[in-house]
Amino acid sequence: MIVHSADFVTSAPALKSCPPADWPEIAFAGRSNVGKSSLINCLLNRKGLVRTSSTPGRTQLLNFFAINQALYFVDLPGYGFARAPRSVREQWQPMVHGYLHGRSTLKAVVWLLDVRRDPSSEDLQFLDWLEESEIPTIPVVTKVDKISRNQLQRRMAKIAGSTGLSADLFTPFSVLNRQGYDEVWELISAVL
Ligand SMILES: Nc1nc2c(ncn2[C@@H]2O[C@H](COP(=O)(O)OP(=O)(O)OP(=O)(O)O)[C@@H](O)[C@H]2O)c(=O)[nH]1
Ligand SMILES: [Mg+2]
Repeated sequence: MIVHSADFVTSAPALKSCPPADWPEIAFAGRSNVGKSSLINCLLNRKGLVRTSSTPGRTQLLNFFAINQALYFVDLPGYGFARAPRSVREQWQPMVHGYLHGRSTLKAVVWLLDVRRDPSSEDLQFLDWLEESEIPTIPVVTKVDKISRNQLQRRMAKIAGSTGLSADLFTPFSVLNRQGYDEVWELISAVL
């Protein structure tokens, strides 16, 4: 896809405050700090469109970006951030669950896992929600530049194994060298 325009639209605290469901939509989900915002910036070739941070848990709302005035990307707030205030953690579940189950134009969720971590119980719980809501899932393994090529195959197999999904569904990705860029765009284009 050629990205002619990519603009921040709004931050919504709940399904009912999302923009009108006029365009197909792709959401990006995963634990805090897994690289959701970085992946979106990379796919859109925009360095600072989505704020990234070394402090996990900064993104706490459903953040909408309009692509080519025809498609939304939604940066979902990350899960698994134990240090977030209790009020934030309590809002997360109804906000994200309500969105996943109620957003009619949601075409797929790009689900991110960090190559260096085994999937957590929260990752697996989130995958359950995706399967239950029957939303096509595009699993992406992030930060693969952080490990050696030798380790990569082993980590990919281990991660896929603990999710119960087939290993060939997972795309390794790095924002540093843009490994996986074409593959992820192809998977997104296929569901659109
Ligand atoms: N080396 C490397 N670092 C990455 C990669 N992707 C993201 N990072 C770094 O990981 C940190 C977190 O990235 P973000 O994109 O802010 O993560 P996030 O999932 O949006 O985090 P929250 O918004 O807090 O949920 C930042 O310091 C990024 O620079 C990658 O492919 N390689
Ligand atoms: Mg973020």
